[in-house]
Amino acid sequence: MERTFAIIKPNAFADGNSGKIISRIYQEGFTIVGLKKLYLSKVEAEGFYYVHKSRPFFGELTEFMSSGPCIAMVLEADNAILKWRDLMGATNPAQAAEGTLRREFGKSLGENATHGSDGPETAAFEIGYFFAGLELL
Ligand code: 3AN
Repeated sequence: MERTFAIIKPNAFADGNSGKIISRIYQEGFTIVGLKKLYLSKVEAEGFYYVHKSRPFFGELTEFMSSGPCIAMVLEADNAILKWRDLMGATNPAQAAEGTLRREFGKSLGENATHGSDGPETAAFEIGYFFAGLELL
């Protein structure tokens, strides 16, 4: 079993799509080990995305991620990291395959509905950034 970190981003939350996304998560066989609603500050979003701090879209990304509530989750499954990235689809919703979450609920490269860790080290950092061990029993 593997764990990954996921976010239902502010656009999907504001559009009322959190329930549909969580429903898909169950359908695809993940266990939701942790879940919380958050309204990130700019500084908190910058800390989360620090690996992207030199990218040109860093300001836009952290503005958007702190623009409204989101839902942070820890998902567990065999091969959870890859499985969740497959369910999300490509970063750009316009290029995401039919049936993926970003295709269905994403609006643009930035407002792409969901986030998922891209590897085991990232998952460990991201889970620890948002959840204490006692919240993941
Ligand atoms: P992924 O989230 O699929 O791993 P990355 O690592 O390329 O994608 O991008 C990190 C985050 O930055 C994504 N959540 C995406 O929404 C955002 N992003 C990537 N490129 C752009 C861009 N050109 N403009 C705005 N946001 C972007």
